[in-house]
Amino acid sequence: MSKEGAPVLGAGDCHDLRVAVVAASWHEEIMGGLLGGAERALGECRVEAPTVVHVPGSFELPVVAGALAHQGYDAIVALGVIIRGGTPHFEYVSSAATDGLARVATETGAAVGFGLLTCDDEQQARDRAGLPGSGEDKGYEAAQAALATARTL
Ligand code: DLZ
Repeated sequence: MSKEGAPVLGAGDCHDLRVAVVAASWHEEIMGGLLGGAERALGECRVEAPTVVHVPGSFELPVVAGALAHQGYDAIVALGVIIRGGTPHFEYVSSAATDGLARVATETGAAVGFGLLTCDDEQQARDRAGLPGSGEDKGYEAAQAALATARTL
């Protein structure tokens, strides 16, 4: 699935790459959509049985992504859903996760796919999660991006 405006960079056959998915656990149903999309994209590129690591929340994505990068994974797909609440917590968790994942990529040289939804409400997240009726599939896109990036490294 590709959305207008999103690049379609075929990564080709990636069965030789070591690929991991790190997934936060908040907002379980929406996360199921993101995970399904990521696994579909990996399967299309012949990545068999990727390592999947579940973490408590999105704040924990960077430390585990970093550990996986140090273990030699070529591509890491980070998935999470953060929905704005009534306090500034949203900003702190979103920026810690986003900055942390960017740092993992630049400091380790691993290809990190950014599949973190930061949304004002649950409907925005559902619309982007590759669920039935969703217009977008950010899990799929993040996995494609991670593989395409790994191919350039
Ligand atoms: C605490 C918290 C809150 C309020 N909201 C979310 C969220 O929407 N999505 C998410 O992935 N995680 C959330 N968390 C949990 C934090 O990411 C983290 O797991 C906890 O603060 C414990 O470190």
